[in-house]
Amino acid sequence: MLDLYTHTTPNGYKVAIALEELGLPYEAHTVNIREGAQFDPAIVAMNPNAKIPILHDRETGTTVYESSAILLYLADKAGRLFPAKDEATAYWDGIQKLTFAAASIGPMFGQRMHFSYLAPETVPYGIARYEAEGARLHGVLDAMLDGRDWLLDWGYSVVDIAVFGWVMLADRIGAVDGAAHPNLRAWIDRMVARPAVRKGLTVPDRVDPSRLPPHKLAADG
Ligand SMILES: N[C@@H](CCC(=O)N[C@@H](CS)C(=O)NCC(=O)O)C(=O)O
Repeated sequence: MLDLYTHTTPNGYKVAIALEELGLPYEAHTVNIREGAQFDPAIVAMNPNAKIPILHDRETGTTVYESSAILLYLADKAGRLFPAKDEATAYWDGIQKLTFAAASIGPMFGQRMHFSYLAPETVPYGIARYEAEGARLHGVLDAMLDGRDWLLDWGYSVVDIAVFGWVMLADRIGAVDGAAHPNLRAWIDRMVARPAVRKGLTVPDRVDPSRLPPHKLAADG
């Protein structure tokens, strides 16, 4: 049995989707980060960075934080959704793109959400910078998906799940331009067609973008 500590956020949904895809038994525990529950000493004892998601494996006693590390842990446990190390080309393609998801997609898309929706003040430079970087990254993903269904030639993997966590939120706020990035649009539709993806997006609850504050524009500053 696995324990998932999570909330209604892109990084949390990634892990719920992977658990659903792999059919591993788990219990989801809501950590309400909007009320500061991530600073509870019990959470900080599992993740010194005080953030969700966190996974605990009752079978092995292992606790893992950082969504990319958790996705690799789950793929390794199930022996699915990531290339084996002896498939060196595919394995390293997976590692580099999972790192790209963690280091480039997550931080930049996260800052875009912050400056364009959540910041208590309108900061035109921050809005313009992260909306431009987000759109540029949509183009990078579109190019990666040119001629292939999934981000790895190897096939559907936790890399798709890692990237989808943030892209699905970008899509829900209308940031994805399907005419400019048709490969990305088609990949989003392929992801959403998977029952496990749709199920994972309900754990712990479904995010409702209509409850976000209004979209701030750089010109508003
Ligand atoms: N790099 C981390 C990022 C984790 C993260 O930023 N989690 C957010 C929710 S998506 C969080 O817990 N935020 C609470 C806070 O910043 O206080 C990962 O991929 O797991």
